[in-house]
Amino acid sequence: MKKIGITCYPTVGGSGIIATELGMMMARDGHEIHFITSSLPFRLNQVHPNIYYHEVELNHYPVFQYPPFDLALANKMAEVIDQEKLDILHVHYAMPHAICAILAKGIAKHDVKIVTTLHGTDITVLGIDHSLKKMIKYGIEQSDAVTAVSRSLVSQTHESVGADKAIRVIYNFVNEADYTKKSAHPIREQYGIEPDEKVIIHISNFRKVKRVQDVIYTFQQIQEKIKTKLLLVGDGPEYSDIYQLVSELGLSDHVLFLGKQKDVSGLLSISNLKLLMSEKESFGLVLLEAMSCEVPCIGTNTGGIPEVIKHEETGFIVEPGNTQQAAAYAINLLEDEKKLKQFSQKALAHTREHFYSTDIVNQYINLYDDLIH
Ligand code: GMT
Repeated sequence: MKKIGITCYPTVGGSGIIATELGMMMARDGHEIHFITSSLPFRLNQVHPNIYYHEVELNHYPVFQYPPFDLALANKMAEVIDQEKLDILHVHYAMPHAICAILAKGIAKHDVKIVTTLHGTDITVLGIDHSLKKMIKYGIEQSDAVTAVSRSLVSQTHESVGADKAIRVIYNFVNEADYTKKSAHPIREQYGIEPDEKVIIHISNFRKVKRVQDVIYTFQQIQEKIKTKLLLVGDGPEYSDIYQLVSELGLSDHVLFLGKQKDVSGLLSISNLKLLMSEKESFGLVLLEAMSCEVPCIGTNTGGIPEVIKHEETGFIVEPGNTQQAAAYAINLLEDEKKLKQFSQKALAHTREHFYSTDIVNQYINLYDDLIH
């Protein structure tokens, strides 16, 4: 049994989900898990005797213009390392979590190993910001082990940050018990989707980098040929612009803006195809969620997406911005029931073969073992 501390952004999409699911699965396997975060991770939905939560408290002092959250986090990490005698402190994101962990390790008396998992945004966005580059490099180099969620992210980290460190690829995974196709799901009728209509889905945090406008332009071309509804799930900065675009293109009757939703697998279960047209994406966890629910995907040739979608087998890869190609692939697939079924089955098989949760969790446990012994 190992004692493992986990720090992640508790409210942020994929990285928060991976960190929390990893903790919950390891707790079930008998390890003692200590989440050290600013608030309860949003996916931490179960009481388990092996799971503990340590909240980072932030006091507001009139002398500081900004409350020093990172220092409060480092202090809490050092406390937990010593009190709980942690073997491993696993942080998700180099900035600021790896830096905080290294500081905490220096403060704490008990010896702990730091594992940092890179999820993308810290490298693809912050890594090219010169004001933070040296800090990210330091965080990576001083960690005892570093993992990244795709091969593409490893290359990008070496190129943009120049860190002199071996980085192990450990892919993301989904909780298969949650992400499974639910048959005869009633929400199809509840949303007024007609029996002869196909359903396309996009799920994201509507940041600029997700290029949701390309999802709309692709859908517009599909809609001209095939009776389809588009489900837009999630919320974020681009949401109102996308709403406006849909209305200007006269697509409002065909697009359902669903905002943030809890039962994502329920929505995936009524979908025939998923679109992810991002400009940058180190992995694209939503693709795995979709494929695990037997939904083929069309994604862009960027970052880790080509490592997740198998072109011509579980979906298609197009160049970023090429909505014509995306629409052509979609129409071809949606018109051919037999091919659609094959792609759905292959999507599920692909996730089980390459991204099976037990295998991925074991890869992390093996990494911890390498550090401890
Ligand atoms: O993409 C986001 O806006 C959220 C971000 C996060 O921290 O969850 O996603 C990153 O990590 C995910 C989990 O590893 C990956 O699936 C996403 O591809 C990655 N996002 C980017 O690289 C832009």
